[in-house]
Amino acid sequence: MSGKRSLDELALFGGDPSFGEPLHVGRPNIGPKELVLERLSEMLDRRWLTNAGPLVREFEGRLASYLGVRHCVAMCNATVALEIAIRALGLEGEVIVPSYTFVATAHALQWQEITPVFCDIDPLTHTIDPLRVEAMLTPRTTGIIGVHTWGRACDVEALAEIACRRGLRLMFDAAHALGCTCHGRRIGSFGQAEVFSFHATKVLNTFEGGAVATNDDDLANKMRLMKNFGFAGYDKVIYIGTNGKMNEAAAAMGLVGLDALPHFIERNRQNHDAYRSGLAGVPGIRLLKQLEGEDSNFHYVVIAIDQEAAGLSRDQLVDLLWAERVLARRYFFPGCHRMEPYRSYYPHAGLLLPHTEEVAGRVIVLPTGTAVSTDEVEAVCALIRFAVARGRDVAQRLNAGGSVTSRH
Ligand code: T4K
Repeated sequence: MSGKRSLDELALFGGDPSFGEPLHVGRPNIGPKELVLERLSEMLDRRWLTNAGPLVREFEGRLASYLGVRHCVAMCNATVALEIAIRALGLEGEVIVPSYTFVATAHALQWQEITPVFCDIDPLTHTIDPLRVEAMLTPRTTGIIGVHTWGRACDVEALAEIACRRGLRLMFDAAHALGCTCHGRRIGSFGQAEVFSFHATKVLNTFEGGAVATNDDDLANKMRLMKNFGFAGYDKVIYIGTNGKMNEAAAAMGLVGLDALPHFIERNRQNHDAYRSGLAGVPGIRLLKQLEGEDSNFHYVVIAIDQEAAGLSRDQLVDLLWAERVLARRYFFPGCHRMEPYRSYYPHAGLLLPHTEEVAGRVIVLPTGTAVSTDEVEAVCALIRFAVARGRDVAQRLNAGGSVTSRH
């Protein structure tokens, strides 16, 4: 692993890759396999596979007490959970969201013909900038969706103050934020509702899955109906609904994962520490810090590249890492406003999103999770240190067309 001494040893220029097997950003965290299989075996014996089965109800209860909220409504994924929460909250017209997020946040609105109005972020925290929110409000605005990007809480107080003063609803996309706190309180109880993802790539997974956390009894009840076609009894449909249910196998995985969550987070923390010390002092590389004094799940290792200081561009570093089989990601490049259909609808949106454009052009997310060892993290850091130490030479050779590999 690693130990490159010359440019020719870089896989990008024909050397052997540092890693035999690819290192992924989103390798799933999996609890003890025998416990998952035991739960699945019991489920098969019970012949109850979905539709509010015992495992889903147990998962919802465990999650609600973990988050300190009255209700958790488990769903088939976070995108559908966002769609249902948005509809149950009665959002319509225009809703303020950051463009710097996974495209699902915007799609969940547009899917129901609500206009996502893209708001800029704070370049240091990568979360929606409350000072910019106010400038985006119009008479058609009905709500704000903050995203706790990388598990770092938004400025929830400032957003709540704006929402209250302007009569708007406030919810959060907390897809990244299970196990993170804000003002010492677990993320999950801020705003009217918070949406978690349990996709395979998240700190806790249910293969695919999501949940809405809320303290609002009526809202929870409405979402329970909406995720089950609007059925309020065997033959009684009282709302428009969809099929947003979590199945029992997903909940089995989630329950085992919940028990193992402290272990997953501890492994992430160790990797995060290894990245922090391994990248300390590397010119042009800044590791995004977690919030001081708050709990984090450390699930995302995010670095921002300053091309001038590092000598090579973000994309050149990504190409170099991919050639070494380090499958680092450019989340959330290029920003939702530059993806379809938003890019066609609002071709000039970028003019109001200078920090989004800058951050989306600088960020790399590095591999972590229980499938990545601290030795591997140290090898990735050594590669990055070498790449930056020879940054201008790497860039020059790439600009002259010297690469032998391609990321795509
Ligand atoms: N809001 C936010 C802020 C989000 O970040 C997301 C999802 C959502 C909402 C919506 O949540 P869900 O509806 O998905 O519950 C991945 C995930 O698919 C997506 O869930 C996640 N955010 C996003 C940040 O990352 P891709 O397109 O990058 O996935 P993919 O297939 O490239 O996988 C990422 C890496 O993980 C690859 O290197 C392969 C590895 N991997 C992936 C899977 C699925 C594995 O090693 N094993 C696996 O099983 O979106």
